[in-house]
Amino acid sequence: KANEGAPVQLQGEIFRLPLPSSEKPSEIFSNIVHQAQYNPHFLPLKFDQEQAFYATALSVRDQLIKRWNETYFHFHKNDPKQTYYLSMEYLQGRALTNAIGNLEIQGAYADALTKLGYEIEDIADQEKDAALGNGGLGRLASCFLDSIATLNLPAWGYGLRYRYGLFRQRISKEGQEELAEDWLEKFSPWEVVRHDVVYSVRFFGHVEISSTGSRKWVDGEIIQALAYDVPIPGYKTKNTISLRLWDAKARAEDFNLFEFNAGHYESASQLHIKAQQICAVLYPGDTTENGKLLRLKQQFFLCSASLQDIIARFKERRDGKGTYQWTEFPSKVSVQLNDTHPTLAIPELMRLLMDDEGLGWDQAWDVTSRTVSYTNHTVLPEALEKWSQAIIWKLLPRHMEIIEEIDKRFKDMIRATHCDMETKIPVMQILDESNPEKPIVHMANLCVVSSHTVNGVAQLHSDILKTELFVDYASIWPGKFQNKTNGITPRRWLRFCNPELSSIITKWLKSDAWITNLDLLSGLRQFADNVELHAEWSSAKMASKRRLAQYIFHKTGVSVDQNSLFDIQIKRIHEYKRQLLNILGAIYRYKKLKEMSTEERQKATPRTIMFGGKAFATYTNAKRVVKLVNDVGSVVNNDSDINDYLKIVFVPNYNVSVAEILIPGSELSQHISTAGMEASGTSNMKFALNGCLIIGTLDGANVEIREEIGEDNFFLFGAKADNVPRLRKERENGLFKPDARFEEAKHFIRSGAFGSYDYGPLLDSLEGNCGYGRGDYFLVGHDFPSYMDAQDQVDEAYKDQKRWLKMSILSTAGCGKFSSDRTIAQYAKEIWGINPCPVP
Ligand code: T68
Repeated sequence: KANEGAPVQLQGEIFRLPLPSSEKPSEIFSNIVHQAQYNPHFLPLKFDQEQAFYATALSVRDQLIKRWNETYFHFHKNDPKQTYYLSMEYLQGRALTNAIGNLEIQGAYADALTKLGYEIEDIADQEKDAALGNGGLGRLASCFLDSIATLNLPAWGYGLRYRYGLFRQRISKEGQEELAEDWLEKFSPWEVVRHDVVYSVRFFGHVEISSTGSRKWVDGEIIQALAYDVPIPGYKTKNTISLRLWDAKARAEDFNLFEFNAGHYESASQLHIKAQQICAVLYPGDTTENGKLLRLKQQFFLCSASLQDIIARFKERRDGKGTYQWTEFPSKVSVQLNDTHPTLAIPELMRLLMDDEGLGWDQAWDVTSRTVSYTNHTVLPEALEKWSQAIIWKLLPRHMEIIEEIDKRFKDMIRATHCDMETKIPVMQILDESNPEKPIVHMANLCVVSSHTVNGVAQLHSDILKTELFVDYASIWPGKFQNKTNGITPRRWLRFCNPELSSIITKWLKSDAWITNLDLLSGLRQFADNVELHAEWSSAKMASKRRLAQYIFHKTGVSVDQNSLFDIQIKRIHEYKRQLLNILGAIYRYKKLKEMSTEERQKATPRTIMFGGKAFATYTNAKRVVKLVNDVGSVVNNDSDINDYLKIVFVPNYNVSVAEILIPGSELSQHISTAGMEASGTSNMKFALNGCLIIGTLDGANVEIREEIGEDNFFLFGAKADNVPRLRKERENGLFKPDARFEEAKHFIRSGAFGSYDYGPLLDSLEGNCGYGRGDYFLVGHDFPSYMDAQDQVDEAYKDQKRWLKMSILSTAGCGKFSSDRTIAQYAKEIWGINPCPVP
């Protein structure tokens, strides 16, 4: 029956209760009104935009919960092998447009809201971003959930419900300021608390050995993990999966009423305070010992709660108690570690199997290592997690014992079966005692040793893993290493954020099947020279540029020329991503424009260069870059001589919903990391998909994007990854001769052209033997001349709009490979071994 509700089990019988239809505007209208009247969060007589958003969201949520229950019930009944994606980060962004888009009820909701006096876009704009992640890694996890649901795969996400997600960035005269962002301030309409899903998670304590020699972790402090489920709908399918986020709570019995009544308020609620800290913030600063301990607590909290939940579900689906075989576990469960942040899942699964379930080491190891797989997202040495053994002994004594044993058995195996590798043990071992003062655990090594599969996130990156970072492991286990080139969801990143371009694509391809089969975009190639398509394509781009220009004016007060080339670099601010290269190029452009005669200037291609991104609060050089971009912008944007030719804008507080405005309006985007350092990048895919051309290095997924869209449609520059070590050596040996343009740009900053702030330390990092590593570690100076040449080619190409439009169409046409549907289908088949389980 079309209007059947979700199944409910009452006294052993399944009931289906009718639910209001989601398609009829009249019913949606009354449902929204109903939500506004009965939800306790607002006064009844008020129905402003904000309240309209919450009421609308709650009405959509009912539809999601219905589907979520159906999906859970269906998986439960069919008992397929299920994957659990463990990630410390999810960058979900807003959910309303995405949910009604995936459910294909935009029209009905728009109509209902019109009747209530609102535009659906304004209502969607009320939503705060869920920013439980830092950047690419967290956003990838969110794109993956969208694809998992869309492909009807039995898989779930697990994460933490941080109270304060990624900070809000404010730009002041001082540069970047960080402010706490309370996304749960009012409440989140998308989560459902599950008071029946609670697990105990232990910290500290000690290991007790029984008379039979079995070991048990006891005492310490116990915090409760409480589940909050966020339903994730697939596109054009009933399947709706769950993102289960854990919150930390102390028990009522841990509140010492006696102490409280004696006036000792803090000691009375100590454990409650500690519990609150666990999920208080995303990535707490970890320069202090306290900060490190808290981050480790967070990681373990996610791992322990998730694994207890996974095991409980495994048992429940084996038809009650006692009938399950642990050897079956890896054929029913797969656990994917999103980088090393959830590595503790490995010793925790070992502990649960041995100490709670009574398995021996060999059996527990067999189960664990056939269950867990690991994705690496970086080769930067400082980003590879190393934990002090002392802190793990303190917080997780039983886990440290297990890690020691894994390490010992690994080394025994090498000595017994690969004696030629003996000399490699110091770099391969998990425990590193080379500094006896501070022995450490290499989390990536623990992951590689314990996982059945290790993957990189773009071909070049996966090759580097196999031939450099993990080369010795690859010689023992060549079959363990795979590549899974990242992808992005075409729903959020084209269909919903760029409806104008989407309709044009659908019209020319005569079908919207590309939304779930992105390879079909290649059908646009045959129209790449078609003048009618050019006209439509260009008018869609203009509309998006107009919207972006309005946004920029609203947020920064800078008015930009809508006919100028919109050039964008948005990503976390990091030296390896080289925003500094971009701004130095912009400074050089400004200086040259200043020096030109009016006639000469009139031949220049007008540009608006936009930057966006957040710098980690304690990353000084990254914050200096933010300050420099803003200072340069203030000078350039107020210089009436060149205002018609150049604007430089720093878009504050870059996040997912800001990206959804910037990307459709982009014409050129910069992906200019030092080759070999950006594992993949994913915004490069989003830009190219929206018909934006790329200026970039041969790094990460740029390599594959260029292959797919054709090298004529990509502005390439810079050193290749293979040459980077040699170039660094040459620099060290004083063999590097800087380009005159590079020197001129730096000199211009030093001359004080952009104010009195001391940019000395930042510029020094580009020279001599100072800064990160040894002198210009990121090769900004080496790549500057080829970067400027590539920028000249961009200016020339833009003057020929016909050529530009053709390149733009071919960019979109070549993006089929970069759908996260393709990535997830590969994970499902080649790593997880799971199959679709569509709800009928
Ligand atoms: C990114 N990594 C890669 N890390 O830099 C990017 N790190 O190339 C890639 O496309 C993306 O992952 C997806 O694979 C990150 O975003 C983090 O955010 C991070 C967070 C905490 C600790 C370390």
